[in-house]
Amino acid sequence: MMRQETMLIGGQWVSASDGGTLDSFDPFLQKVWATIPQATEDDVTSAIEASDAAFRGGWRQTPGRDRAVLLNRLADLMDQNADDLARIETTDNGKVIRETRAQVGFASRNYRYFAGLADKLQGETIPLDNGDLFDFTLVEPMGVAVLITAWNSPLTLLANKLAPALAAGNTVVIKPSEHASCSTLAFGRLVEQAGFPPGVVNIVTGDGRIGPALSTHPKIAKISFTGGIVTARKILTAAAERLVPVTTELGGKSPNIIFADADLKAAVIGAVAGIFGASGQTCIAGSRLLVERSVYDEVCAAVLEKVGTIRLGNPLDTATEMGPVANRAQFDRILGVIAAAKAEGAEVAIGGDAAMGEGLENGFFIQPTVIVNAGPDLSVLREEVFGPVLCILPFEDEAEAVRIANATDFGLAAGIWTNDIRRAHRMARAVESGVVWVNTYRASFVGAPFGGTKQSGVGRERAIQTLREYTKVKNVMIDLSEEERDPFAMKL
Ligand code: TXE
Repeated sequence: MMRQETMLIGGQWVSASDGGTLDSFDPFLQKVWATIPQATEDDVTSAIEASDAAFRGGWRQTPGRDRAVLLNRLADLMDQNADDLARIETTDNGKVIRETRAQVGFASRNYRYFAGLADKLQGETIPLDNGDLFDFTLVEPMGVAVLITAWNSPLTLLANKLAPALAAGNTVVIKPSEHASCSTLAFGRLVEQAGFPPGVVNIVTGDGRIGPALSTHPKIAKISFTGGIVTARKILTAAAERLVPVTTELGGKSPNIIFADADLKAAVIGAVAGIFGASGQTCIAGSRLLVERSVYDEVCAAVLEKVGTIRLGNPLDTATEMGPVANRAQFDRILGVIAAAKAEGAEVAIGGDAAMGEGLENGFFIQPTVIVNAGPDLSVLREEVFGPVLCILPFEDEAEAVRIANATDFGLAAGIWTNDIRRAHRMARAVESGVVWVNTYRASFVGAPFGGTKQSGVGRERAIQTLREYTKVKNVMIDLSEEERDPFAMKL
């Protein structure tokens, strides 16, 4: 049965006001499996107004304890419905079920983490030089936050934004990607069930046509965006008109760096999983593998052997290691990048084409692809592929490893594989990225700050400090003196 989705605006589940819809494809079967509303600008305005009304109508004054209760209830409901949510997400974006299932757990942990912070948004008292004055700060929510997410991990990306936004007392309008909105809409039912007041959480669906309405409305106080840099620039430009702060979580071209002294077996597994997990469609994909020259041949051989065993198949099957890529546009674009690399003389050691075979006939499958001896002139070494393509290149020493690692416009993540503790520290400081893993890759915890530098974005998600991005500090100064005042004298 085909799903016919509706959106959540002001506590009501509604279709687009002009009846417009978009098809959502199952990338494994290349079949429409759901329709979602294509919201109109008026629908977006209604959602922002409903969100603002809920904010002013009481949500901003709720005690943190009450917000914590709701967030914990939401996390419980996610855990109870985890299999369903994961199945919906996997059907919608093709990511393997073992990963979407784990990601639902990660998302619910995120709500619990921020539930624990909802009643701890405390200000400070500031000791002043002048004893007549008493000074303190209030930490206040910002208002309506617009949360825009991408298709590769809808529920996880959303939790990174929604958990701190709600914990801090904001109300929200969520806009999931048009390619994979269904899990977010199913999650919306749980938000309702948890007991959040109507209008606190609104969800509108549709493609970039509603982008302007989502970034220009005067009642928007904050925008948080995960997606591509081209869209990020449009949102930042629109937000600049009204000085609205924007958190951006964008792409990467992350280096995974293997030194000769590393545990090479673990490093090879980490390198392969770091790029081919989620078919390479993650912002943190370790798409450049830098290997110290003395072990280069050995590591390349081990990587190729491992890549040759990756199981492609139905993403709903728990044994599958790599599913299809998420949609037709992704499929065509990634194959285009591979073809361009070949034309530039890239040495493709394995893969390099669409994947065929039993059970893969209908899906957007691409072979896990490895380019060896990747020279600096290859454009695939600079561009984010956002697909299952790994470039391997050798380096001579630590200084060269740092130089190559940082020779990119991006700066999201980096992996370092070494058993030398001093080198691990030196490298962690030298690489230009927001996240560094040593002897592991793609490990996550909601309490650890996540985000990029350079063209990978601005701001951080997860972790206590994220609350700063969803709150504003108000300073209050009170004159306690009782003597008559000189109205023109400035108190210092
Ligand atoms: O992202 P878009 P896409 C990168 C990756 C990928 C590229 C494009 O390189 O190939 O981005 O992916 C909404 N105003 N990442 O096309 O278009 C859109 O509807 C406001 C990295 O999916 O940026 C969706 O909800 N919003 C990333 C969201 O923006 C607009 C994960 C992201 O879509 C809008 C995914 C507008 N004008 C892709 N236009 C990561 N960091 O992990 C579109 N949108």
